[in-house]
Parts: sequence; structure tokens; C-alpha cells
Amino acid sequence: MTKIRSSDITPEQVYLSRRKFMTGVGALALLAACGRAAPESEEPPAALPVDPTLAPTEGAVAQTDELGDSFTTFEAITNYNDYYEFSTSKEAVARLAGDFPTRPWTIEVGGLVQKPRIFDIEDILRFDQEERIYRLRCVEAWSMVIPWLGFPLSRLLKEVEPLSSAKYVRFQSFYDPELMPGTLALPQYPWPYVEGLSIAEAMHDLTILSTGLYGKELLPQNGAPLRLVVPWKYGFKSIKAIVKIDLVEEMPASLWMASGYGEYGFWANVNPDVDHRRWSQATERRIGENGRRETLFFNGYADEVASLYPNLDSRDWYY
Ligand SMILES: Nc1nc2c(c(=O)[nH]1)N[C@H]1C(S)=C(S)[C@@H](COP(=O)(O)O)O[C@H]1N2
Ligand SMILES: [Mo]
Repeated sequence: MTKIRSSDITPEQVYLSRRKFMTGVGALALLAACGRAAPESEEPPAALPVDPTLAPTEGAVAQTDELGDSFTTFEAITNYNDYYEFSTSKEAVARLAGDFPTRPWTIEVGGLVQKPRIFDIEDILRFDQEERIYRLRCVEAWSMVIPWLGFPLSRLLKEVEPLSSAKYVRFQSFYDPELMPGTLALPQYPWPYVEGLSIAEAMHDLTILSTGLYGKELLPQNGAPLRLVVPWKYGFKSIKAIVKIDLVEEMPASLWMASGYGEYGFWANVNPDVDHRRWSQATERRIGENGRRETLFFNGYADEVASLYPNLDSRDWYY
């Protein structure tokens, strides 16, 4: 007699069967629990296409983004990671980050705000969490579709009451060379990892702080316990393991800007027509698929975000 061990059931299978259940009996309850209907949820889930090759649970539904692209597997999302603090080898990050301690954890939010505050990660988890299905487009021309859990960054920022003099938001990652072997291998990098957004970008509804994916808490390799997700920009903007958020007047220098390697600068909006110095951005490899697909302007989110950028033709927005 064959027994199914619980270790044979992947988080993806559990997640998809739970989603199927929720679609059947509780889609409205789910929306209510989310506190806000995510754009993806406005479609009746039963109408979403099903990719049979990716459906471990018979009849599982609603496993695509709004363009009909299938979710990348949990396996791939958690084992193919860019996280230079641990390693430049994407396959090695999960193992090297495995024991990274994500509790206790605090996030200091300050700078040009009325009410600076230190949030405990438990405070952060009390914000209503919702699902956001986003494409993640790495600058290295690969991409995934990830069902994140999180909440709009704007909700956190409103709590600290930004001053009108604040023009940008600066994010900083946790940094401890003893826990992060990749930083010792790259001593020439200006650690800690830092990224930034304009206030308008930070307040945009698509910009989230993420605490989980596939219905589970984030794993260290994906930036636990708290990371940024900005789906219309190259993936390096979506900074992991955030410990500090500052509202500032001047454009902050990101790690990549400060590195002096001529990498992408501050704006880094996805654009198939603006190439990296060393490779084309016209196409990308979707992890789990064969061949290449065309890269989308603003990673497919132009309708939502193009209005953030006056004079869209200026190359400056895309590098
Ligand atoms: N602190 C930190 N954040 C980071 C990175 C990093 O090296 N360090 N890599 C970035 C890059 S290049 C990408 S593509 C995404 C990858 O996120 P994922 O591993 O969860 O898919 O994380 C981004 N956030
Ligand atoms: Mo990346």
C-alpha cells in the first residue's frame, strides 16, 4: 500500500488546493479578509485559464497573473535567488541563507517624518495582508510570476506622517558579515544593500512590502522577514531583509549606484528598448518555460504607472 507522506506534498500543492477550496466556498470571504480587493481578484476566479501542466491538484484554478501567465513553482521561487549578501550563485542562496535569523526583528522608520517609529516585525504582521500576483523581472533578463503576501507600503508610511520636505524614500537591508558570507566575498561592494524610490513611487498602490509568498511566511532567501516589491522596475529595486526606512530630501544612492560599476541607476523601470551595457533587454527567460518571451514595457504595468513619469521618452527613466 502506498502512503502519501506529508513531505511529498509541496507547499505549492497545499496552496493550490486551498485556493481551489476558497474559490469554491469563500472567494467573497477571502476578499473581505484581505480588506481590499487586489486587482487580480476582481476577475471571477473560475474564469481564469488553467495550465494543466502546472496543476498538481485536479481542477485547481486561479493560478495565473492577470495576463494568463502561470505562477512560477514554489520550488523555483525559493531555490533560484538573487541575494548577494549570501552568494552570487543563485542556486546556493537558499542553503546559505537557511539559518538566517529573522526573529527578533525591528524596522526603524524615520527621517523627514512627523512620527518616527520603530516597528517590531509583529507590528508589521498586524497590517492586513493581501495577495498580489506580480511578475518579477530581473535585470539579468529572467523572470517569474510570484503570488506575494503583503500590503501597500503607503499604509506604513501614512503611520509615520511624512513631512512635505520628504521627496524620496531610502531603504536599507540588514547587514552582518558574520551571517552573510557573500559580503566577505565581495568586500569592494558598499554594504549594506540600499535602495530608493521617489515618494510618488513609494505611495503607489502597486508598491508593497511583502511578508510572504504562496500563502506562507517568506523564507530567508526571498528576503524574510520583510522585503519591498516594486513590480514595474527591475528586480534589484525590490530590496530584501529591510531594517531601516528613511524619508529624505535628496535622491538616495543605492548600492548599485555607489558601486561605480556603471550598473543601472535610480529609476530602472523595465523597458525592452533600453539595453543593459552588456546585454539586450528585449526578451527574457521565464523560469520554468522553454525559449524566450518579449519583455513588456514597465513589465506590463504601464497602464498603472506610466503617469508617474513625465516625458516617457526620456531614456533616464529606464536605466
Ligand atoms: N538585500 C538585497 N536585496 C535584493 C538583492 C540582493 O542581492 N540583496 N537582489 C535583488 C535582485 S537582483 C532580485 S532579481 C530580487 C530577487 O528576489 P527573489 O530572490 O525573491 O526572487 O531581489 C532583489 N533584492
Ligand atoms: Mo536581479
